[in-house]
Amino acid sequence: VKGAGDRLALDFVQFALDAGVLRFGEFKTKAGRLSPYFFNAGLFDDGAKMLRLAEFYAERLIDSGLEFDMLFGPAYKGIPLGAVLAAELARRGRNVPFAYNRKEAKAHGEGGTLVGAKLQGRVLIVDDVMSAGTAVRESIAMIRQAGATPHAVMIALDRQEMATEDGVDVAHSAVQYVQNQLGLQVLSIASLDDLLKYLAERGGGELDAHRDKVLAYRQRYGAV
Ligand code: OMP
Repeated sequence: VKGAGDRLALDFVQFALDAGVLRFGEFKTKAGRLSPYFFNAGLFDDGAKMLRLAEFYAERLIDSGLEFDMLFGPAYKGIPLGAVLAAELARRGRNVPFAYNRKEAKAHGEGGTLVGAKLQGRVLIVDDVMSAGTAVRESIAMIRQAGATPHAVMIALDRQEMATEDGVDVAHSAVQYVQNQLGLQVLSIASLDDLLKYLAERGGGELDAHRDKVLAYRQRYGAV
């Protein structure tokens, strides 16, 4: 696991803020928490941003030395992420199979919920954010169901929050749960610690107020 505040992570925080993907305000998370910040990957909304995003994912992935056989992008947000990462890896000389799912099974045509390459071998799940860990558990189940091995997870942002189990908050983060209980390695481009480090370094004016709120949120929901 990388330490907080490496150059790639801080550059990514800057990029996400510039793109309006990372914002401050009041947001309700999927786990029902009121968050002072939100990362909306849907706002990587043009070709240049997608290309830059793909470079960040590829850089972190290649630097990690992680071995894997194919990419899986879970619907919906993971689909373009997995696709651009697959394209970027191919551009860098590593062509790997890519698959994704649809949320509703198709009854006609090819049928089923899986699209793209057959799920097999060590699968790297590519997604946007991990908070309480619900989304990633669904992907893991899907990959197992297909007879492949959920091997690792790659996300843009690790919110480092308490995971929920059956709706109840637990002390460890979703990332810790996936790594320690499920045995999958998790790579993230940036984390909550990186965001806080960025805010502390830049400091001043509005950023200080945002930082106070994010710190209070971490106090309440942060994993230990
Ligand atoms: P968990 O399933 O609780 O880990 O939440 C992950 C999902 O929450 C992501 O895939 C998003 O759909 C959504 N999310 C964000 O996109 N950005 C955030 O900053 C926070 C969340 C969230 O709802 O927790």
